[in-house]
Amino acid sequence: MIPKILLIYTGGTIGMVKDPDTAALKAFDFKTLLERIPELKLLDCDIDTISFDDPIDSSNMNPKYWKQIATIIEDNYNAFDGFVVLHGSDTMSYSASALSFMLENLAKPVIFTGSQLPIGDLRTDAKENLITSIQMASLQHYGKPMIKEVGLYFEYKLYRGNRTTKINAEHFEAFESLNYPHLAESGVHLNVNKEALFKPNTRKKLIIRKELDDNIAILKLFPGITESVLKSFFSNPELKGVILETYGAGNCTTEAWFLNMLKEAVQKGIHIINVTQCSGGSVIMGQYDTSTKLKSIGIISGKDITTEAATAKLMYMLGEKIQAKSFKTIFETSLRGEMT
Ligand code: ASN
Repeated sequence: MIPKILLIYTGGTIGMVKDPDTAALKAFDFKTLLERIPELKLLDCDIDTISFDDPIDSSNMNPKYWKQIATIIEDNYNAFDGFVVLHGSDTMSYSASALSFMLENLAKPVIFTGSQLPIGDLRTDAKENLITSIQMASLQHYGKPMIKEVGLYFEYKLYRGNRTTKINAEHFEAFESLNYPHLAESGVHLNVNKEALFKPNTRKKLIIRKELDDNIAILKLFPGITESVLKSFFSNPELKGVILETYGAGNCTTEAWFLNMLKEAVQKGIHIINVTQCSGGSVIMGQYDTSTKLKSIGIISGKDITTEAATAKLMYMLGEKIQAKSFKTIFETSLRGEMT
């Protein structure tokens, strides 16, 4: 039996056209996009399509749309062997991370892809990205999907979605996964790195986790950050979690006002996650004197997680109402292969 793939169109450059009045790129309808890729009919799989009513630039992405994508996958899970999500590249790493947490016990491929140039452009990267994503989602082993996780395919490489970051707004090679090997590469052959693939417990049923709590913020440290600005930041009564982007291996200023403010926030019940500003490498609290205190005041280590995956994981865990006493232990545990 040939694999059945569902193509989910959310928007992004891949389907955009130039507005004749402003010359800015804006989302276009899905039918026109499909007409521009007659090659899809040549693929060795059955393709069905579904589109957001109003496709978006992914800068407008938010948890409501993530729920919409999760619901589409839930409603069609048994009828399809794999899913390809067409998505703008700007926030694709956040969405791929979010869906990885929302789809618990996923046993089929969900591949995010998009492009840097619209599909109608002569030099477009959209066709290769789309065609190979569908082929990746169609890969089978003894009649079962080979990839059983949320991936992101871009410019000849398949990555684990929750390990990626958009690193370039110009190059076709727009993504990288600096702390985890590529899942597959596309050359003359599709080479799958089987060792690196996520191995879920396939006896467990898919559970869709749709409750996400977005009362969180990302705080990037910089030399010169002031007490008064941070005071107003932490005084927000809605704030439940903070991704603290620190320097290097998880280091920060040791000024007393700063550490006291973090300590008070933790005591108020705000979960603070230490994530490095570096693109690669890991937080190791206690390696330097400038991170030892963070450990003792109950800051959670994000280890080598990306900011994108940490954001999604925090929203997911708050949405699941994980109890305060186990929050740190669970956050520091890899749930979907998002940390080492
Ligand atoms: N602004 C676009 C988006 O994220 C960028 C792209 O898709 N290349 O929707």
